[in-house]
Amino acid sequence: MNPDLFAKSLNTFEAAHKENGHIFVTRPDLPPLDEFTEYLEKIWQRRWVTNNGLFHQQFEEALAKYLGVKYVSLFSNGTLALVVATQVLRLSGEVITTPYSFVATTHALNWNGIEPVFCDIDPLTLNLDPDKIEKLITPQTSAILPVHVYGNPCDVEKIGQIADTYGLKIIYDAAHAFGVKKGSDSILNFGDLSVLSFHATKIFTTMEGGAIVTNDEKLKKRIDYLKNFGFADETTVIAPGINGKMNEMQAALGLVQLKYIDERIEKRKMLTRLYKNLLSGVPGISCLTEFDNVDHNYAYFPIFIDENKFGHARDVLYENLKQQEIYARRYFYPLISHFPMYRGLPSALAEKLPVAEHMSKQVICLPLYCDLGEEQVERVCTEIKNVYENHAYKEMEIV
Ligand code: T4K
Repeated sequence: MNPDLFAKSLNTFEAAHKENGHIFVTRPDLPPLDEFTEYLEKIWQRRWVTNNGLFHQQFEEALAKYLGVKYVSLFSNGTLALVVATQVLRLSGEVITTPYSFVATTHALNWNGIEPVFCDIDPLTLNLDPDKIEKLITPQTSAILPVHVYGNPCDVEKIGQIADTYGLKIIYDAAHAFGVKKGSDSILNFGDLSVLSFHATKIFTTMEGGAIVTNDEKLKKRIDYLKNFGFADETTVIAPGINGKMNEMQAALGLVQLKYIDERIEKRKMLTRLYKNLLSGVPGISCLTEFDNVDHNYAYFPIFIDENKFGHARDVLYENLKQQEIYARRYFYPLISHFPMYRGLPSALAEKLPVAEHMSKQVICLPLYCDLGEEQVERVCTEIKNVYENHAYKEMEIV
């Protein structure tokens, strides 16, 4: 792009965002820049910018310690980590998964030539309903791929029992579940592998990035080969691997970010409480259940709109917020099972996924990130109340 044009569009972008008071669903939580530049200077001095550099090694170790897990393998993003996790366990045939997720969950199977088998979700947790898994198992089933949606833990005990009974592997898509604990144990310690995302929109970000977590040393070794083209040493290639490596800048950012994550989760918790208080009297709005034995990470703040009680459909609220420059998002609508590459599958039929269909039409994720001010949360809630109370708007719709 022409540099003048680029500068102009950048200014326009920044001005629009500042002056008009736009509120996005999320913003990356970044550390003070000078702390990051100290690390950058070291990268410049060392001239070692990728391929298992010093910061990469330090970040893997620090992350495993922080998360309370044995082994972490860093990746350039969460999607590649999911693709490699599927490869490393040699999955094939069919894998049972959820339609209520970001499309990357199912795409990872597709890239491995595996047929996703969609299973309905639990209305309370929005995660795979373990009571509906068994009837979907066939001789072709090799694994279960559940997602800890919004960081809410899956029923790991029941899913584990089913996998043990039928000899299936489990990969947890833990893209939303950074730092979540069930009891005193990290939620990442369940299943064969867990996959994290450090995308800009996640509570812990390295701009792009991801990781596979495992307690199995041999698996960790094979994952590391696979993410580096399959190289076991300078001249030995043990598998058709891929390039999924995290670079030194991402790893350096990760090291700095670790210092701030606890206070950020606290801030998110406070904002979540504020939202819940402010919205508690509004008919037709319900929030995600929090569980006593879980350390939640407050990654998202989804609300669910009961049209009959709220008086307007979810999309009326969504559009109205947008008009007020509040860019909430409908995670996860449409369901993955609605996308053209999946909708022809027998398991994608809407009547087989009634809970997922219902919830995806009700959900709207409200803005939540660390720099969000309390006054902005109040503004979002005021707008929601305005939509509820706005009868003129209602009449307009009927006409
Ligand atoms: N599994 C699950 C369950 C996932 O949710 C995801 C990713 C993955 C796997 C795959 O992991 P990665 O390969 O991404 O590591 C976003 C993210 O791109 C995606 O990472 C995320 N899930 C998904 C839930 O959300 P979009 O299309 O909604 O992103 P976008 O660009 O519209 O951003 C949302 C808002 O965030 C913007 O309106 C403004 C704000 N934003 C975004 C970016 C990129 C910023 O303020 N700054 C930024 O740099 O998908």
